Amino acid sequence: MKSILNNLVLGLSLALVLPAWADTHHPSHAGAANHAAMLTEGVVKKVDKAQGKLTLKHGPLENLDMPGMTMVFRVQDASWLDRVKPGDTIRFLADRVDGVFTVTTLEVVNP
Ligand SMILES: [Cu+2]
Repeated sequence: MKSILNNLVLGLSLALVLPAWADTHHPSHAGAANHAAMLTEGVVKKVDKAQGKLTLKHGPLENLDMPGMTMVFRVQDASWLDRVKPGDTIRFLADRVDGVFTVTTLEVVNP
């Protein structure tokens, strides 16, 4: 009976410790507020209004299973391109829309 209890306690503490461990090893989560846990931080490298595209240096995108890198995204709402400029830090959500990596949520971090 006692060993069952010990296993239970061990299992519980592992369940608590592992996510925390994973978190500290994710640069995108460092400093990111919990309320924005799903958003990834990125830095705007280029704004292409003609093409409706944004070049971002982004942190890991868990939902796309993508490590941090610099790449081009389409934006879901072209008006977002008026809100950002190269050098801006943003928080965003990206998804594959019709096979194209697309920013579906965008939050400008700097004023
Ligand atoms: Cu990428």
